[in-house]
Amino acid sequence: MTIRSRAPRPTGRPASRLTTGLAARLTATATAGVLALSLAACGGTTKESSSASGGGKSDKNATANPNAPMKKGLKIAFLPKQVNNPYSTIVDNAGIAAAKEFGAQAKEVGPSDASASSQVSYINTLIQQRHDAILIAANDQNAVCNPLKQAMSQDIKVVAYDSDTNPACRDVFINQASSEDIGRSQVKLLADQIGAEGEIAILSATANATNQNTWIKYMQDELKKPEYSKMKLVKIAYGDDDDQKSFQQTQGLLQAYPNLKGIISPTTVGIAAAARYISGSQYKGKVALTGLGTPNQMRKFIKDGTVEKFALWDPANLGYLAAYAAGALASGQITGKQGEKFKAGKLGERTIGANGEIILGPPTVFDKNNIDDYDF
Ligand code: RAM
Repeated sequence: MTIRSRAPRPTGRPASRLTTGLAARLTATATAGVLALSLAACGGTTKESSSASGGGKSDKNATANPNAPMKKGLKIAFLPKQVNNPYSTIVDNAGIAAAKEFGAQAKEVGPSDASASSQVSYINTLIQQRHDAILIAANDQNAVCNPLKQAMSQDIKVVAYDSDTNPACRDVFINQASSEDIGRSQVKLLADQIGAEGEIAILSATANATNQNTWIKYMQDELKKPEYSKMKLVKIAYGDDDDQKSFQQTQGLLQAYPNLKGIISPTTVGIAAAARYISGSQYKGKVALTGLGTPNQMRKFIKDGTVEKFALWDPANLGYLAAYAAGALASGQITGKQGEKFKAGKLGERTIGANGEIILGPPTVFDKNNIDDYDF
């Protein structure tokens, strides 16, 4: 069972509930078996207790106590890849709201570019400010590793979300979906649109991004299957999650590879910029584009026929789950070991998997039939 709760509705569009018919049309790209998770559709912050002690650091040698109350007044900070990315805004705002649910104070800080070392000074400041937990979408798994270890040595809990760092440098990683399923399903989405034949390219985020690089690795592996033998990956380009650079990289790809049949852009910034370029070019309707995008950014390109289908998970739920994991760590309910369980508010009980990974759930595929049912 999959919960897809609504994200904040910035445009004020009325929320329509998913009907059974629509739910049936949604293509869950992960297999059910991936999620050894119990997604109870209810629950609240049942661990909260007014008698909980306020804001102290949890003992790092303590064993997990699943019945420990959620501490009140925890200070937690979200450090996204970059602050001026609409995707990060949705994730972090939902995380900040979730933190309020269990009585924590949360904020978002971060760089305006997604370069490798841009997050280091922020980590150092958060350590000095004695936060209880730092949540980070790592721009570079190595660049942030030592500063995060520094934080952990001072008993600050570290939650990677969206983009992982080295497992030794965080307590848990909140993964939006199975990385393997995201990567493989992107190839399938494009193959469906180009008859599994022709030259293709990938327009990624930064060259260091752990999440995109992991997905690309699975895309390349998927392309080795016999059914894709007529699809040829000719180039991986990097738009650095910068709108203008992504736009220019799209233009460059289409000029350099006149036989290009399709592009996969596994970044919300990249796919939106690529769609904008293609929609105003001679390639519209000729070169397929898919990837990971937000419905609100992609709606007009679905409607004008530039894009047939693309995917994403619910970014608000990603932030929500990350916040609860941070609270559970800082309250001693979990320590990050495989098999430990905690209650994640409306998302129900969650279990830590191998390598400290906690998976949100399968992504949704958006097309002209369902895009108006989403507003984020
Ligand atoms: C961009 C970022 C983010 C990624 C999404 C899909 O916003 O690169 O890390 O998860 O796209």
